Amino acid sequence: MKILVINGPNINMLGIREPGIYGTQDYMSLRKLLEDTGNELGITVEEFQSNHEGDIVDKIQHAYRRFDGIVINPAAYTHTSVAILDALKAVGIPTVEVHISDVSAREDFRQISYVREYCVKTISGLGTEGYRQAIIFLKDYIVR
Ligand code: CA2
Repeated sequence: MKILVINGPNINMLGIREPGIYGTQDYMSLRKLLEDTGNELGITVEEFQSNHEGDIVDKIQHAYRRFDGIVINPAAYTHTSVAILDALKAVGIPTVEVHISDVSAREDFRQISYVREYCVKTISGLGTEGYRQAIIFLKDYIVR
């Protein structure tokens, strides 16, 4: 089983500022958590981060017939990108949406998520642990 984890803009800056919102874990420890989770569950977990919407669309398209599941934190593109939603619909791969912070308790402009209508689950506000939960959920969802 192969799961692709996609992180959107500024996720590579985690741990540098706003620890009250995003926690103290940096991007490298997130990558380590993903690797450890893959090893623990005996599955392949690949991580991709980009600050560019088109690169994220390209990566989703490239995942077609190569990955069994996607975990995506589109970051700011969550609230703006129909292109990422359309790419997920186009490839038809089961996807879980993850947010590090509790977006439901934040600004009005963060209340819209374009990808949510496609995703089989949304996990928000659990910090980087949310990615681990998403991978565990997807593994079970895919084999069912
Ligand atoms: O809570 C999340 O995971 C978000 O997807 C993170 C995005 C934000 O735009 C979404 O509304 C919610 C931001 C990514 C990280 O941004 C940073 C900001 C300051 C310092 C470090 C990272």
